[in-house]
Amino acid sequence: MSFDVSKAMEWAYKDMLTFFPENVSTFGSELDQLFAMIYYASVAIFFITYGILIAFIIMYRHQEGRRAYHYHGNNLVEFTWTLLPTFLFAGIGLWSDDAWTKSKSAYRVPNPDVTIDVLGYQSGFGWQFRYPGPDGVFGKKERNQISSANPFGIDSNDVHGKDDLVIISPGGARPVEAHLPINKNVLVNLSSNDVLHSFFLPNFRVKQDAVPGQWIKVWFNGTKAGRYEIACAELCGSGHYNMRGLLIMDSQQDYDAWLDQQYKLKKPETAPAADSTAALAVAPDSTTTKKN
Ligand SMILES: [Cu+2]
Repeated sequence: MSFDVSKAMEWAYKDMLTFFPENVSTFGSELDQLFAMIYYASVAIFFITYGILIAFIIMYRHQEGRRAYHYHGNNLVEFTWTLLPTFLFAGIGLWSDDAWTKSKSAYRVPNPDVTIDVLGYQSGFGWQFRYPGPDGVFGKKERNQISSANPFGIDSNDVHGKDDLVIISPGGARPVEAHLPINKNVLVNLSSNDVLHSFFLPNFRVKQDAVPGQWIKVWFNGTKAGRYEIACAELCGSGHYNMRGLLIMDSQQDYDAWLDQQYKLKKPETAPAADSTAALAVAPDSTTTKKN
């Protein structure tokens, strides 16, 4: 085929869909093109159907001496309006399959360079982020140890958990700030402490429900350093608006420096696991440092 569909879709996207936030994700442009295709198909169908509707209203308006008549079905019309949507939806399904599996299917998650845990919560409304400690290994999660002081339920008997870093909201209207490196495959294990939340990174074209009792894998690869919005896309309660956070995408160097700084703020002798209140004591410290 000489007609380049993806070029045409890119043009259509740039020209018309400028309300989209900037895409900084490796798989984002594919999803944007899919959105543009469905958008334009919907616009076209809207004008066609309403055009026909209005034309028929005018053509078959009341006229003196014209009588209504009854007829029973029209095979051509029946086939047309059954088959056209069938092909349309099957086409959309086939076309979206690759973009969908790449961005969503658990079995297509690439080898992660960075893995973090993200937890939505309703008491105060926000997101909590857990990074493995300097040992690079997460402590085991123990369901029975989940508490307000230890929301991830980090197992106090697991030595790997003692250095885990937990970032929480600094409180008030200030958003939580999480850092991640650019050009790396980031794997997020996502869950919720209470109700359904939805982890939404508009610039990364990532949106995934956070479901209590389940850890769902989400991945992305950010291509541009900067400060990006984290939102909750599920109306989760009265403080829903307060779930806004900031995702700061750093170069690997800046990310390492930030992580080092966070580890230093969390003194090793105040390991959280031995005392479940320590996890909370560490977290506010870690957020008092502003960005480097
Ligand atoms: Cu929420």
